[in-house]
Amino acid sequence: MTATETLIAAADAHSAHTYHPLPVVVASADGAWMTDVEGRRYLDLLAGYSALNFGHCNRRIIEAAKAQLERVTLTSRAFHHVKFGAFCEQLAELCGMETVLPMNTGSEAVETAVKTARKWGYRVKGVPAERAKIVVAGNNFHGRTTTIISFSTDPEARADFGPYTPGFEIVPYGDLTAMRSALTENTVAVLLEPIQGEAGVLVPPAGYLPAVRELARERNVLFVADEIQSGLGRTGRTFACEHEGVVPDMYVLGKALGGGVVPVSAVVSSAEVLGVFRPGEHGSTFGGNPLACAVALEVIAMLRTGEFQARAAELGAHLHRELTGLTGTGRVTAVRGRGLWAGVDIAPRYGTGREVSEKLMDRGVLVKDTHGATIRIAPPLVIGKEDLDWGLAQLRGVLGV
Ligand code: IF1
Repeated sequence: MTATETLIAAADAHSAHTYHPLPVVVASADGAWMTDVEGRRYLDLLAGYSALNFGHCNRRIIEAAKAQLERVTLTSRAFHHVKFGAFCEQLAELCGMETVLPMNTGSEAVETAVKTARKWGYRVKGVPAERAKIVVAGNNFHGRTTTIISFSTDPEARADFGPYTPGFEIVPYGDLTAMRSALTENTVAVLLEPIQGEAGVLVPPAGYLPAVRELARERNVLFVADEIQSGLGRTGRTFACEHEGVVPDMYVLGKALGGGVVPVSAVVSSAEVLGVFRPGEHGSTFGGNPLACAVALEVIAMLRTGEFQARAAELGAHLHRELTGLTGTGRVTAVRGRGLWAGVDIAPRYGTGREVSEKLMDRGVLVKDTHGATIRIAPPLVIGKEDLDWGLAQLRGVLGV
């Protein structure tokens, strides 16, 4: 057996099979490239579902992490630590908001957003106890906790995990009439991905986000933007909401905030909204720990220059021109997305998303399929144009164009 086969067999024998990974065993990575245990190199066009916006082993992030590892890595929130205030201040400033509640995973941040909206609803808006409603979109993906999958429309994500958490209303994504009808006096929040990632990189109709923003303002409802995957440079702006001039009441952040090194997530909002919490009402062992703050401060510093956003915008325009060109060949039926983020629907006669992913793997390119016919393209924002073009050439090769 090869090293790859041996290591995959061990993983298969001793782990729950919650994924169907491609048969590649990564041993090291740098920038936009990964190297497997056999020494083969792969161009990474998934970037950890946008957790690796700054590339694998980004030198600035690694140096910040190494420096902090030598000092103090965890204090719990029972005590202050030297990086915490700066992290909260600088993340709030990046978001144009006032207050930060740090967590670790994206799901934890979404759960925190749900708890925040409900508590704000009861303590500020005056919604009767236990009556708070949160409106979400069909085909959403916000994580995998039992409350979050309670408002999923994906049978795979929900099956056999009941009983489900009540208090959520599901409306079709992009449908303003449905959204208007769903808002009642007990609605405390609308929770939306500005671009739906898992659903296939779905960009909402122009004007939808601004209209939801206005509706939420009119009805005294919090507009909560889940920018865990769409945010932090991926679409060519700091936040995807910016493409339509929308500022939500609350950002939910994760993935790339941790620089691809440690899990860092956060809810960022106004002092009024996050002021609903009193000590002891929410928390996390690792939330806002020194190592997380040190890494996230480096991420914030890199985002503050705007260079990654500009790069994603410029190279993303090139990516979308090239991908859109494939729709004329009959191999690709649709291309969606913004910046360095695309969902590409493969014409069924040329294979499923999984089959195309496997053929791309054989050519040294790694992508992830989603929902059958779609492949997701989301390289680290540090990818070189030459490497991106090489990756696209491999896709054209697989599709025979
Ligand atoms: C998996 C994709 C799935 C997210 C948004 C919250 C979370 C995610 C918009 C939760 C996480 C990850 C989870 C991972 C694969 C990936 C994913 F959309 F990115 F492709 F699943 F749909 N909000 N997305 O995208 O963050 O708790 O994972 O840190 O679960 O398979 P998390």
